[in-house]
Amino acid sequence: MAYQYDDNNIFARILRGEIPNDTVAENDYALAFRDIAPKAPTHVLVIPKGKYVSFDDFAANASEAEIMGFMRLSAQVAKAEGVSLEGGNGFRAITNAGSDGVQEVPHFHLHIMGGRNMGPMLA
Ligand code: IU
Repeated sequence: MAYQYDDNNIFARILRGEIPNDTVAENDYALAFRDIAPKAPTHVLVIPKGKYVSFDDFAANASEAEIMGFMRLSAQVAKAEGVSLEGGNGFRAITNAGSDGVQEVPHFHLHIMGGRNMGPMLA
């Protein structure tokens, strides 16, 4: 069965410009913006512009250009935020998928969090 994408999820509405967001970077394939409820000094969400429900949907079905665009924008964000390993102290990049992953918004997104020691992964 195909992944069921909800066109009215909040990130779809952000991508359509219906809801404002605090954009930090963008390219043809992906958008990065600040999480509305940051859990770390740097907490940026990177989302593909295409309609993908989750990491597994994106990884299985996105084009190489979409995946490259997404990954490169993620790296660019980490660097611009000063958390990359090129001059920074590092970061955590995670994605939640589905109910067991406790995914709240059903549009694939990568959390990039840093600016402090992130502690044990499940803390
Ligand atoms: P999750 O991985 O789907 O559980 O994370 C959703 C994130 O989206 C969470 O960190 C929220 O704070 C964030 N978020 C947001 O940045 N803007 C919004 O309008 C909404 C959620 I709703």
